[in-house]
Amino acid sequence: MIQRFNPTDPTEKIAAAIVADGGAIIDALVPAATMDALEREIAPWLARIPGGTGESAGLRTRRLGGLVARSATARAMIMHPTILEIVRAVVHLPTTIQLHLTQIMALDPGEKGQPIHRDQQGLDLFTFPDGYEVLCNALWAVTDFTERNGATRFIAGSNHFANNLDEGFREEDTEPATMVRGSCLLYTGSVYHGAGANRSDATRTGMRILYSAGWLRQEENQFLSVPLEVARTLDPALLRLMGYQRGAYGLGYVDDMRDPIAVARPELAGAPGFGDEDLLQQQFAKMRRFLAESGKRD
Ligand SMILES: O=C(O)CCC(=O)C(=O)O
Ligand SMILES: [Fe+2]
Repeated sequence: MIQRFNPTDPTEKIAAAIVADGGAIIDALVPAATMDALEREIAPWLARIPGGTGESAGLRTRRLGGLVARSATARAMIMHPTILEIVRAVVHLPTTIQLHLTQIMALDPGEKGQPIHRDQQGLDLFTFPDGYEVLCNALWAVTDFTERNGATRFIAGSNHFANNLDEGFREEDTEPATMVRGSCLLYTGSVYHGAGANRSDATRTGMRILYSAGWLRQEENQFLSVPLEVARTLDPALLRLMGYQRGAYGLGYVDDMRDPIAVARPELAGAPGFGDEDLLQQQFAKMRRFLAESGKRD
């Protein structure tokens, strides 16, 4: 069973549940008024999307991205401190974490259930060792998520299933991640899940914010989705999360080994070259932890 938490519960406890089961719910993490604001901001963009993108992405699912550029409320939710703390604890020993994609998932009435899948299957089917998480989702309930309107179907503990498991899960193998609006389902790239079937007469709307280890290619290209004029106006912490930072010691530098944030905000740039002591120390600390952990396993 998927575990549920309150917004005031310690993030370590929530992260531990996610590591154990592949996901967990934080009930009512933001007030309904935040969701009202988000819905107002995305409505004109959503109205431009006629329907689903295709069979595999859902024929009656409207997917809207580019949320950093399009919604101030989405920006604030992407930076929610509770979520960021949990993601940093769940993703496997990253030097940095980054924004992997931002997507409104509007499931219109009559939508079929999405095939049950692992999000990390999108990484060219690379098989990660059990417990090596490179992705963590925050799926926000913009409307209520009910069993009838297509609440995400979830298999708690399936993050530990073998990589070669024959798929073909049915709805009965899953449980619905029901949520009141403002709640958030956090889940990793290794857990089996899928959007439910919408058997109601209203749209089920979720906002999926996916974070990843900083060394991975981002699914939604933030540099091309958010115009540079907009990027220049953003909170520097959000800008870094979008990829205006090195993803690990040397990943993503600009020309003469410059800090990528220099392109948007020259005054915030660190020294050029690989002399970024902070990142270097983080990477060494990660290596020490990794060696200590693998020592324990042998
Ligand atoms: O919207 C949902 O309930 C889940 C969507 C999902 O799993 C996906 O698009 O990968
Ligand atoms: Fe998914």
